[in-house]
Amino acid sequence: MKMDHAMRRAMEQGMFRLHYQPQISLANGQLVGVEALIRWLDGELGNVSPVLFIPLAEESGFIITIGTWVLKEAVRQAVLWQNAGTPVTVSVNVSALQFQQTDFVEIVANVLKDSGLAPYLLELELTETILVRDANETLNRLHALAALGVALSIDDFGTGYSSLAYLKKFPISKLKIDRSFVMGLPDDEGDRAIVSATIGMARGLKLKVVAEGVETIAQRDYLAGLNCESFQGFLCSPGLPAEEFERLMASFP
Ligand code: G
Ligand code: G
Ligand code: MN
Ligand code: NA
Repeated sequence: MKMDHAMRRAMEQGMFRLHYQPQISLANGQLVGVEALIRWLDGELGNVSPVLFIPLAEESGFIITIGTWVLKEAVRQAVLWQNAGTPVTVSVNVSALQFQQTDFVEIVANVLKDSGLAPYLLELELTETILVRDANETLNRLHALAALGVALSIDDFGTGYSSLAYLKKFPISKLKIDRSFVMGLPDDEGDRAIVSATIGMARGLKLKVVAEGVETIAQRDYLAGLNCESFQGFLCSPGLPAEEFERLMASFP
């Protein structure tokens, strides 16, 4: 496969980077964490969007290599921030194939151990697709990850079909409301119902909530009114290279 060859070459040549997008508290405007987002600036192809290459990497299995690189790189950066006295929780996207590796927990444990990062400064973003597969094995793996001290969140919440019973059972600490539901706020009645129900349910289950894709002040204010903990989105910042993110961070309360 042509794209697969290009991805392997890009990995060998070090053409992947991580950008970091802030998550901001709706109560006090403080930084609560960052999401690591992969970027590929290729010498020949230019910027290749993850919307394009992540699905292909998932098909070919190369996502395992990419995912392990992302994990190590995010942890390397998190250690730099930790040791500089400005600790930030870094969230990493985990693909289904990656999570299903039999040695996934061991990989995470080793990366953490080798790095010296306080485990709570790493968060793994899982999708509902991961969580509905093979419930028992999944549950064991989630408990093993939680036992390492890493935080677990559900990404794109509401777009999959995880049952509410799972939410109660799984050792997760956070829901990320998918941006497709945030987009229509505050005008769309359906989006208002879904978002406020999700936040209410999360509160009952003692889960934190991040609203994704917040682009307007009206969206932010509506979410703040529902006592949603935090938001992520272009209203604050897109994903930024580490150095630019640090400059932004320096301007935070
Ligand atoms: O950052 P952007 O909006 O371009 O990302 C597009 C998609 O790619 C999103 O669905 C996002 O979750 C996914 N993505 C970005 N970075 C990573 C990553 O490091 N690993 C995985 N598996 N997906 C990622
Ligand atoms: O699937 P996931 O939630 O990981 O996707 C994250 C993606 O969403 C990132 O690629 C990021 O670039 C994108 N994103 C982040 N904030 C916004 C936003 O405010 N608007 C839009 N349209 N996309 C966003
Ligand atoms: Mn994500
Ligand atoms: Na999402």
